[in-house]
Amino acid sequence: MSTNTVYIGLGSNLSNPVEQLNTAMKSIALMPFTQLIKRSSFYSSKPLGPQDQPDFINAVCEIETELEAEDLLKRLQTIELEQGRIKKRHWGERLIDLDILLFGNNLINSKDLVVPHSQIALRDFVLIPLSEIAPGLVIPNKGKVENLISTLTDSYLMPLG
Ligand code: ROI
Repeated sequence: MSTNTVYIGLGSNLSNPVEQLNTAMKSIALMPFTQLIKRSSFYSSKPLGPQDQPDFINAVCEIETELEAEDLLKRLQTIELEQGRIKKRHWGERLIDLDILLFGNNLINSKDLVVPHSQIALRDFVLIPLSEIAPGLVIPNKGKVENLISTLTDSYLMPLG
């Protein structure tokens, strides 16, 4: 069985987001055939999308897993459902959102899953926590995380103090 290093993005802007992220990290750590290796700081971030919603809390974590990508996706969706996946509107408020950002160096393009995440290169709330826990990381087909950060025009990310 092969092991992959996988990065997961976490985001929440409802019902005590810090607690939502902590709960999700605990559930991720309890997944079978999986170890939680690193977790980034929590960052507060201005919503991408409608501005009349609360700021998000975002973080990323690194795991090592023997799970297949599709299996991991299903398990992350189960964690979202268990916490109560609330999506009020398109690009709107979320109770908890768990995204597979990178799955080793794999390129995945299936109906349910695109990895690397399609928006990874554009999102400060993903790139900055990633560079915190994986400096120098190369994102397949997109380049080094720090180079991508340098192309962001503006960032409204604040580490939680
Ligand atoms: N905006 C921020 N800042 N953080 C997120 O995690 C996030 N997630 C989303 C949308 C609604 C696009 N905006 C976000 O799904």
